[in-house]
Amino acid sequence: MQRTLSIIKPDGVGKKLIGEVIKVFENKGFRIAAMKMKRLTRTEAEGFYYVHKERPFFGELVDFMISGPVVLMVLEREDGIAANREIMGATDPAQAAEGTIRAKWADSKQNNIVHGSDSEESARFEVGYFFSETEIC
Ligand code: IDP
Ligand code: MG
Repeated sequence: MQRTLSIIKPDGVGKKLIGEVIKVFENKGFRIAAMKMKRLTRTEAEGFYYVHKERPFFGELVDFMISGPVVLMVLEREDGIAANREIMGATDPAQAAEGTIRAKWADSKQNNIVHGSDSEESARFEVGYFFSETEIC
């Protein structure tokens, strides 16, 4: 079993897609091991996306991520990190494969409904960034 961090971003919450997104993950064999909803602080969002701090879109990305509440989830499945990335689809919804979350619901490269860890190293960092071990069921 492999853990990965999933976030339903402010656009997904605003579009009332929480249930739809969770249903996709559950139908694809994921177990939700932890979940919470919160509005991120600027500091939290900046720390979470520190790998992108030099990218030109960093400021706008942080503004977007704190524009409303998010749903944070630890998902668990065999090969969970890659499976989640496949189910999400490419960053840019125009490039995302048909049937993926981003192809179905994302509006733009920035407003793309979900986040998913992209490697074992980032999954470890990202799960630990938002959840203590006692919060993971
Ligand atoms: P990912 O979410 O598919 O892993 P990353 O390249 O890690 O994509 O970028 C993190 C997030 O930053 C994206 O999900 C998206 O919200 C935003 N982003 C990435 N590239 C761009 C861009 O070129 N313009 C605006 N926002 C972007
Ligand atoms: Mg990424």
